[in-house]
Amino acid sequence: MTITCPIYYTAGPIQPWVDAFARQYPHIKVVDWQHIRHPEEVRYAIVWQPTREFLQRFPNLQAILNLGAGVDGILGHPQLPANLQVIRLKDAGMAEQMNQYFAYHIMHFHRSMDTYQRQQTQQQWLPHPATPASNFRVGILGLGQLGRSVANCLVSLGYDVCGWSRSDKDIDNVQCYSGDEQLHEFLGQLDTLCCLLPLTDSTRNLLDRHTLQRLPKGAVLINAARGEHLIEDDLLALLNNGHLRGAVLDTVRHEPLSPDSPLWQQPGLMITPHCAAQSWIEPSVTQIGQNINALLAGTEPPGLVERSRGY
Ligand code: NDP
Ligand code: OXD
Repeated sequence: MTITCPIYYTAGPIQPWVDAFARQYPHIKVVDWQHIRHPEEVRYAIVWQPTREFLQRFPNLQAILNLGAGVDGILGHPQLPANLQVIRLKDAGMAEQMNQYFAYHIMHFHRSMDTYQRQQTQQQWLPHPATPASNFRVGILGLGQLGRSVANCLVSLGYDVCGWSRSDKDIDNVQCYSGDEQLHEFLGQLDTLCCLLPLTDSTRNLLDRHTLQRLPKGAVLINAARGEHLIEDDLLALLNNGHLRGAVLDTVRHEPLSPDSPLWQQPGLMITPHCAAQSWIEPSVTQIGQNINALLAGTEPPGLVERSRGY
């Protein structure tokens, strides 16, 4: 049986996705959503950040398959049918890229590259003592598919790594904290705080002045999760008063970041355009096909999101 799935994707061309499905799963016909002739017959849709118009066009959807890891862009829709199954990607090439993104930026600060960049602007030739990675304490908010991978990568590079999640974890060489009651203890010892949390009602605005002030003076923030985790004005205040040494933001509250935003000009702040980790087409299509096959077989899709917890 051939099934037709609309795709909603505006981050690049659709054709490579269509071609990959045709290669990997010839029974799944993926079609640009605007070209679907019988929207009432559609049961499964493949999306990245769909609009309300898209969701309204397919009244009989049973499952929506997200082309990314974070499902906040779907769950945030006010009229999302209560029984719609939401399915996400797990890793799909993103863990490798996140490892690189965090390793690169952590080494930047650990090896004082921020200081050397500043010195270069003053033609200053001044080496500073290098310290072992094992003396540089990195904390990761979120120990899921991506956070756990980054933690393991940093351990392999010799860093002193700890992490925080909702439920208890046991990960080799990573000191694990969990729950709101352990958050302050976790924060109080870090050289760098990395955020890889999903955006939910419990994590929105978590990175405010109260949380960030718990970090030791001179700490760094790296947020590659969602802009809405962070109160941007609080970050700017703490960079300006010297409490934080620097920050890296891959995501911001309003994307793309407006040319007027003070974030662009802030010394000590590095910005990347939500590119820390991208879904790679081949592994993403493999997973989406597995999820659709599970739906067709009446079994639980491996990427099914627990809607009540928001991730
Ligand atoms: P997962 O769902 O696999 O992991 C989420 C982790 O966060 C889990 O460890 C979970 O705890 C923890 N968590 C959730 N809520 C809380 C809470 N209230 N308190 C403490 N811990 C909590 O997600 P992924 O690792 O796949 O992805 C994480 C996020 O990264 C995505 O949601 C997305 O926003 C972002 N992302 C950003 C990209 C970019 O390019 N910038 C690319 C891809 C993803 P527990 O293990 O106990 O459930
Ligand atoms: C994701 C993302 O959630 O790219 O997959 O941000």
